[in-house]
Amino acid sequence: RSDLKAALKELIPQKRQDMLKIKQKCSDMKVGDITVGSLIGGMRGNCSMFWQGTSLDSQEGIRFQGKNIKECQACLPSDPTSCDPSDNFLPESMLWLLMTGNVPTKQQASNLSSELAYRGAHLPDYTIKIMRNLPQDMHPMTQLAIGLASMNKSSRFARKYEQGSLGKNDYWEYTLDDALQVIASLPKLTGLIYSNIVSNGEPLGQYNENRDWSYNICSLLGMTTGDSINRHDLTEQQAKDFVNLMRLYTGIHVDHEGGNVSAHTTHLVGSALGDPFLSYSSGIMGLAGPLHGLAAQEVVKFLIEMNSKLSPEMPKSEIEDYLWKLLNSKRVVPGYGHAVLRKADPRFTAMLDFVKARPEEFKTDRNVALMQKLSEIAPKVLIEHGKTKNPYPNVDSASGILFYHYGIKELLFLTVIFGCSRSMGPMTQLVWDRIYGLPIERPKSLDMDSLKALCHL
Ligand code: CMX
Repeated sequence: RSDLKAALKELIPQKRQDMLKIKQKCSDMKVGDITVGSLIGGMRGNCSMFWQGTSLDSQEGIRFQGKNIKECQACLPSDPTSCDPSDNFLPESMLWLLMTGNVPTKQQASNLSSELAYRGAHLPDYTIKIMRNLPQDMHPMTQLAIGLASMNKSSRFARKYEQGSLGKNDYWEYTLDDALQVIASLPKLTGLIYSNIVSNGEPLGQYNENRDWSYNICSLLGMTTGDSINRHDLTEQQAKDFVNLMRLYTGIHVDHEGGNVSAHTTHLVGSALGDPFLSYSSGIMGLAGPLHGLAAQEVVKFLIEMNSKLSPEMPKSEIEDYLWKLLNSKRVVPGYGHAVLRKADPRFTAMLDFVKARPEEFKTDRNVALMQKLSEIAPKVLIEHGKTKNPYPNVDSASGILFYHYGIKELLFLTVIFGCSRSMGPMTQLVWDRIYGLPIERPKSLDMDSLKALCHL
């Protein structure tokens, strides 16, 4: 077992005291004004949630416990078995940072990685049986939500709560156990879903208890050279790069503060004391929406379609014309814009840096080339079009096409990989919700008559 629980135990008294002080002294302090516009406009700009691990700055992008992506890349431990300095940090290191607010030592990151690998080695029999019986053409995110929800049967929190023997102060310990189990189980669930889709349920790779969480995802997708069938005949270097892409992608998609659909849903369901399996299963349903997690697949389709219509040299004028036709037909440019961000998404920049560090690998990939060209051309067109508040690329404009490059061509499946990563932020928050004893979420709503009266209509 890792020492994460022990590290949290040390932090909890002070954090609880801080929260109590805030509650006692500042509960009446105003945070902002709620307008009718926000009430009927997706609550944009309402500051009405507490979220501990990350915060999104409209200009700078995401910060994980105050650290931006570059800072995380500089300080978070990477795979201890590799001496390649270009390796991305382990998502497990990020999980430690999110949970505790502190950068883990190499040993702490490695222990947490081992704990997850151990916990993830065996899914319950009934879950495996359910997953194997799901139709091959069932939406991969539905499969994932079903798999996670089925594991509620083994929830330690739910069992203890039902027995009536659990004091409120101890909720968090059982929630933490379940939360780690959710995260640890995702590589195997992902592998089952992918093999269900592409190989009639035949396993594509092996789960290795001595390897890290991202490596196991890659292996179970059949994308490593050692432990899997290596579906696409990747070279050693390509397979290593793919694992690093997985670590990068899953390391920076862990959280995007609390108001996005998947995080907020997990928090909302958890606030009714749903266990982590049910809470995150609900979050996964939210992530499946086309304006949220599914956007990456829209971008891949868009790039492929656009490429089929452009001349081989991809002249700027043709790209501009294509975009204008799209906008004039009242469609959006996928992969551009954001509800909060007002600059290029630093997660996009991190994915682009991955490409730039491997010029040989990507030099003949027209989709990746178009993705890069678009990032220079589309913002100008969108600014001239004048509608979107953020004309710059978001992370989805790069992520899907990179997985596609290495051979993950089943587009609906891409969001499952997103779902692996996104577990870490909302699961962290659920643990802290229980540490602080936060109540059930229950905002007040207004009906049409009240709204009209308010607006003097
Ligand atoms: N292309 C064309 N028009 C766009 C646009 C885009 N990429 N992004 C926004 N707009 C338009 C909106 O449709 C809206 O038009 P109307 O006033 O006619 O309805 C107007 O610009 C203002 O929208 P906004 O306030 O800038 O954006 P929202 O907060 O409403 O929506 C988002 C944000 C992401 C849903 C939107 O930008 C979009 O649909 N982008 C394309 C899909 C996409 O890339 N999604 C990935 C999101 C990434 C994430 O969630 O992390």
